[in-house]
Amino acid sequence: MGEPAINFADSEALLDGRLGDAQINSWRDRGFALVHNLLPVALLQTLKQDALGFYPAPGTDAAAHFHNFGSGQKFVFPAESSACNAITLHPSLLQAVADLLGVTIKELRLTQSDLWPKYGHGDSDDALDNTDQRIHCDYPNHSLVHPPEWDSPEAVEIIIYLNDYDECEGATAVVPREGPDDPAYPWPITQTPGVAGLDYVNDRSKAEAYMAEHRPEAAQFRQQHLYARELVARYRFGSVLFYRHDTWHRGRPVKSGALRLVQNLTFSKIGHDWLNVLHPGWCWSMYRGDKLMEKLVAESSVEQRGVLGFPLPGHAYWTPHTLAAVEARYRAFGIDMSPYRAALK
Ligand SMILES: O=C(O)CCC(=O)C(=O)O
Ligand SMILES: [Fe+2]
Repeated sequence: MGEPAINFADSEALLDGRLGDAQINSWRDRGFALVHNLLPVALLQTLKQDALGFYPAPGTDAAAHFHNFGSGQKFVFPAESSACNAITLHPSLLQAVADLLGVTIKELRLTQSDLWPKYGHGDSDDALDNTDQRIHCDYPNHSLVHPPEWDSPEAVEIIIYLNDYDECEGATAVVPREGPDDPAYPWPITQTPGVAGLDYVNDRSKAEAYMAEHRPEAAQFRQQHLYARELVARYRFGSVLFYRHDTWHRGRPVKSGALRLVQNLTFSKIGHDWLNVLHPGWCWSMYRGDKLMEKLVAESSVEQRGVLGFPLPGHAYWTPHTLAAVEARYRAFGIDMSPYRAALK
């Protein structure tokens, strides 16, 4: 019933906690995969409780302040919510991203993690309102350049849903890419507000009115090839949507009076310096009294640390001196440097 949706059946199968070929190929070929059962329910529930403890209840005056992106740093990695950090660096999530990109976890870097609320609130007068989004690709806010050739993706974007669709609606919609000649996916990707000199407008109706005035052909393209072909990601609690910097997509309106909570993440391949970390660097929080980041570094696995940019065992950074110095910094937090020591040249 309702609008065309991503095929639910494709979303189920997980082989030993890993993505199946159908999911990997869907992401690589069509630009997205919606996956259920990837992450532990109990951890997701804790994360949701942490978020509900912070965000105002729907319908309150305080909730009216949250109609744009982000958590005001509250859930930016490293967050006070340890569930948030554990989800961000969860081995199953890292493995899924590595499998999509066809690399090892050691070749990934975390470049975004934040938990965003979205309140259902009817029409808005604000061109920047985030509820009924204009269709877009995310690359302008992540990359200094343009996404690479389709078959050489360099990043994975992720939305983890902490509600059921029926409770909130507000599904993300995606436009599946149907091969290299798909008219929805011409190059360069510039037929969108905020790119190539066009003003940034987020709200769908205002964005499309703006496009119709300033780029009528692009406005026509967007109606015919993008909005007309969007598929909604009918998520449930814990579903994970994997998509790309060059996937056309948008957030759709959340049901009036509801609060949709999602964790947004991005992982990039190493060596792609034009892809920015969206937040203050991970070290910036090390001034905090809670010493959270130091603890996280000490408690993480070698691979998880690597995803944050910590040099891997065998890297030229490591000498007997640097090893002893880093150990001195993190010894109080219980770090085990033996994998780095074992790999010293
Ligand atoms: O919230 C959503 O469902 C999608 C959000 C999105 O695409 C964005 O903010 O860039
Ligand atoms: Fe987006």
